[in-house]
Amino acid sequence: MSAQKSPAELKSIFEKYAAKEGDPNQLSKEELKQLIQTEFPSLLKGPSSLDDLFQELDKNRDGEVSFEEFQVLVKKIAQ
Ligand SMILES: [Ca+2]
Ligand SMILES: [Ca+2]
Repeated sequence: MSAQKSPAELKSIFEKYAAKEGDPNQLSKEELKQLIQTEFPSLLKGPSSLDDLFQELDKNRDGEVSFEEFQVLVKKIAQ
């Protein structure tokens, strides 16, 4: 499994990637892709594709993932 990360580390990872384009407090699909591919590549080895993961995380369907929505991913990582 991927290395364990503390909540503070996860927040700083989120902020680092969310700030790349558009709203600095939201992850676009491209930003999410970069975050997962770089930090958590093991998440893409299972049956779920990046598209599936993005759909799952973007609960309010606004096309971006907020830090609150990102918590679902944090729980997956912790499993
Ligand atoms: Ca962004
Ligand atoms: Ca959203």
